[in-house]
Amino acid sequence: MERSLIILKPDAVQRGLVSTILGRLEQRGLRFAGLKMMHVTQELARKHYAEHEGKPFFAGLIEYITSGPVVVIVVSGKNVIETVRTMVGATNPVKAAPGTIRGDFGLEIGRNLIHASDSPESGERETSIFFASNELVTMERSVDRWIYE
Ligand code: D4T
Repeated sequence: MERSLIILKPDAVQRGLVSTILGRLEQRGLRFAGLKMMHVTQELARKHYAEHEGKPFFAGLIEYITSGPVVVIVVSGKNVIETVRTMVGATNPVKAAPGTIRGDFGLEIGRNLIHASDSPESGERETSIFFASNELVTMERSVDRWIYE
């Protein structure tokens, strides 16, 4: 079982793409374990993007993610890290394949709409940064037998 932390960034919210992107995740069969709207504070942004501190694009990255409300989601299940990353597409939308979220809706790396954890370890770390344990749910879905072998 893995967990992926997904952020629908301020541009996705402002452009009215929340339901479209959530719909893609839901239709795929992914199981939500957490979902909320929030403002990312400077402190939270710096913690989340700590690995990029010192890089030339860091300041712009912090400004972007804190520029308006975001929607944060946790999905849990088998292979969700790779599944969601594949749906999201390449970091730079110019290189993202059509059919991916960035490839269908984005044009620039600094407005790439969505974040998704890149490893099971990141998924755990980022989930604990954005969600308190009492904000997460576990649920049985009877439909899972038709989604997972
Ligand atoms: P996030 O973390 O936003 O989901 O993006 P990725 O996982 O796909 O890509 P990343 O961590 O390598 O980069 C984080 C974030 O920084 C922006 N960025 C990145 C940028 O503006 N210029 C750059 O040259 C790079 C490498 C875009 C995503």
